[in-house]
Amino acid sequence: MSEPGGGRGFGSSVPQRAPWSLVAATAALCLVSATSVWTAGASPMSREEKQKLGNQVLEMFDHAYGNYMEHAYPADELMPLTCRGRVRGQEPSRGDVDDALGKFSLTLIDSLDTLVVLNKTKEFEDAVRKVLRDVNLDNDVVVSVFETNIRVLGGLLGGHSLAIMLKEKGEYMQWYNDELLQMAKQLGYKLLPAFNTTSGLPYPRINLKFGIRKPEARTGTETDTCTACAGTLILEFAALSRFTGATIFEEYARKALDFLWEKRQRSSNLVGVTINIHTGDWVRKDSGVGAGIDSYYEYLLKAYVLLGDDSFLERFNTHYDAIMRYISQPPLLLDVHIHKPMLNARTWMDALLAFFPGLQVLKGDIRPAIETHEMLYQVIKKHNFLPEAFTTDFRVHWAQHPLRPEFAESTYFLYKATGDPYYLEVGKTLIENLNKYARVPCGFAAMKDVRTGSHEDRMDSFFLAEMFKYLYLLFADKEDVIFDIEDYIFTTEAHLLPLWLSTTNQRISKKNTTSEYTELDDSNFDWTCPNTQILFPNDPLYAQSIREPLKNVVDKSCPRGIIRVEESFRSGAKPPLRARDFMATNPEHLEILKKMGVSLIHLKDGRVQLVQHAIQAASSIDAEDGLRFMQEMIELSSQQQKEQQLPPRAVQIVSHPFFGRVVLTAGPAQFGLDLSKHKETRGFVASSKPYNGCSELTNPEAVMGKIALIQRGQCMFAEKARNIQNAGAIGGIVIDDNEGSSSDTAPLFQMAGDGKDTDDITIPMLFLFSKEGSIILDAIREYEEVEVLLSDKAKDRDPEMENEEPPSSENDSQNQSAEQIASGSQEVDLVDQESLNSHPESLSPADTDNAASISPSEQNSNPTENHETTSLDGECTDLDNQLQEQSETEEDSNPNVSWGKKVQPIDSILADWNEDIEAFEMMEKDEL
Ligand code: DMJ
Repeated sequence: MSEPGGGRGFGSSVPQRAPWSLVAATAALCLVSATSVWTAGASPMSREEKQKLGNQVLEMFDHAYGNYMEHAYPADELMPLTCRGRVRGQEPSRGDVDDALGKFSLTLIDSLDTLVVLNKTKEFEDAVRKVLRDVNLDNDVVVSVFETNIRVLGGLLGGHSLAIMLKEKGEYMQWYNDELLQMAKQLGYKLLPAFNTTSGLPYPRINLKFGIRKPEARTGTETDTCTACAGTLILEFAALSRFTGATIFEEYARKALDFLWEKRQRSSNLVGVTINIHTGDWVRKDSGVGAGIDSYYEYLLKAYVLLGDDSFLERFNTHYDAIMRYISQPPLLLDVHIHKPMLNARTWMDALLAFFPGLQVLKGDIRPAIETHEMLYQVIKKHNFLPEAFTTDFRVHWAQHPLRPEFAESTYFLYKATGDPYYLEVGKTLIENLNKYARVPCGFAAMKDVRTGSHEDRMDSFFLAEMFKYLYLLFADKEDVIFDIEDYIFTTEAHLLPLWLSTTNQRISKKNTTSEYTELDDSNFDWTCPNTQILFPNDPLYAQSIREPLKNVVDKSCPRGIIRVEESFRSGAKPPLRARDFMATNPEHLEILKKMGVSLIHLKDGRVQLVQHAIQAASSIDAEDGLRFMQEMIELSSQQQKEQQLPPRAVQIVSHPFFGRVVLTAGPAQFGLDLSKHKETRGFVASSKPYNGCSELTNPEAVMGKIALIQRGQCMFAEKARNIQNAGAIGGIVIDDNEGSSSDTAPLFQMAGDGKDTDDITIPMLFLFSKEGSIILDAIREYEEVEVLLSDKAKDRDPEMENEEPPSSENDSQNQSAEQIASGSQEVDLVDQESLNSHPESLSPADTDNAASISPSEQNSNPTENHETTSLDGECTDLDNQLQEQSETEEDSNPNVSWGKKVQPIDSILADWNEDIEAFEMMEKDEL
């Protein structure tokens, strides 16, 4: 059945033009066939250890999949903290993230081909039967076209691909008669109405039952979509066409890609993040390789591999050159503006870009892949997981981590390309961290905050579709997989499509359209695979020698500007003024400011405010320097604000059977014991009577020496705290009285005092939303004795913890003086975390609305002018010291015990985000 052509393996670079099907198969093989002759660098891993790790991956998959099937199926996803299924409409909406859920047993479909890769053929057969028996694709639910394509259509096609492979082998799936393919076709037809636009770009959402535009559909009024959303269809749609002979799918996907290509910014050859589906205008003109664009690039290269159409490779190469020219600033990948590609559009990177080193391996550009991967690994070592976004100086920008697989994907491909056992060690760390920090009794929970170790009640289907596949394959030898993985290509969701599709039903494919083909030079890998037989065996330390200079890039990080400063030094130019070096009393600095169009205003309260008027700059280069200076200054200023904020806290359930595995995000109090400064408080929990804690407790004997649970409402937080403290409680947890509230969907906040002196409150107080609180209440109902740890961040969960004798409840807090924090007069929601819950893969215009809430001191003093402004509370040298102090504190802390004393508060993250958006909007205005 499979017909991959000849020329397999890394040694088979194609010096002359080969038949295109052969080129496709060969190019795909860039991904695989690692040289196994590694002789130096990291010590090789024994076969036994690899097998042990492979078995560990299998066990972890069983834990995730088993709990989904037992407690969530037929729901779309498992909620691992509450151990039940996530059913759309029955849970509070999480916004765009929920558009992946179509009441079609998403996780089961997304897991199908993983079961075969992991050698669980029997389970696969059962799973396919369940899909055929239970899944309904005709639900009245509005879903994301992109997510439905990559997860459901891709899942069905991956399942079909491996079902026919197994059938042909003659043992399993003998009854199978293309039923999954029929479902895929049905789904394909359901998605087609989304393409009913003049541009051919699909609407972002569709109603599975009613399509688009009809009143019942409740969708079809959108005007914008993300580039990845419109440009990540070709693999699944072409596979569907080629499997079934119905060419319409491939045609539609090609048309969307053709339109995007036409709309690329012609001078930079970059594409923006969001495009108007009717006019083709770029709505967001920033450009990177992460959120919103990522898989558009991936699909251009992989479409060439699968379909053998040169035009896809030509487009990919054109974009790739632009990416390497503007976005790649090794080891960083930084968003730029499509019209001004020399200008960074952000000072942070998102986690989705972690797939890019893997794509660079497929492209054959190994060096930058090694560099970026190494940088990402160091960020992971610092925070245990890759935060959703992190700054150019490697601080956490968005603290969540929904168990994304991109880094594991790149690790796998780099191992295949280099054979360097270093990447096996990286994989081992990923496994350890998942088990240590994300594993909960009912599956694996996304990290809500990588700094506190708190969880979110969420296990996305891509965790099963991708993570376990890549981790298993990383440690697997050829004989550990029951089919030849090299005969398949991975979609963006890691679904497997057979390469033989390249020669099947190719009626509408455009072949060999590249006029320059005969002039191409193979040595630059533009048209061939990298020949690792030449690259690596000659220099077995190649990968290590690239990693070596980056060894401490994260720990010894400097803000991004430094790179540019050094660059300009090298070119002989005078370095621009760095925000951190600026002194308001230095006349030379004031002169530079003037040149950059930045004016300095001394405010009455002693602060200084900076305002930039781009048009007053001496030149456009000075104006750019000024903009960068202002961005840096805003970042410094926001850093200063962060120092004054209270970060979220963690409630960790440490008793049986949780053993510290469930960590709940808690809001701090502006009074009582400050957990960031003092030892954590550990104790058994007891409900107070009355439950609202608004009067003297009637059950002091029950809460004495324990952590009291109190319900929110009816009196001040401080009053509740005093009442439980008087009853002898060593701490308190206030549980929200709004049923169904959750930190997944509601903004976390700090509990304010009562406007009076709260020094008398000396016990720690934390706040939990209703859903998180219910997890503790349910645990009490089931296990009676429930012990928790209140702290600033989750403590390490060694297996030993499970055998540990719980220490007696302590109340060291009574003797410690409470920190005096300014208190408000009522319960106040201080933080808007909504934006943190937005899915960064689809930053919509709604996200930019957040810019409106930017603090007044950061707003333009004259909104009609095109300028940036920021204000400082003190000398810059102080800020500089603070920054240094912070990074020293973080470096000193032992990650196994403490994750750094200073954590970034949620509202400051939001402020950072707003600042970035504002800076970007400024650039936009400037552009206009
Ligand atoms: C997956 O659904 C796909 O890999 C997609 O292309 C991007 N993000 C998620 C996983 O993070």
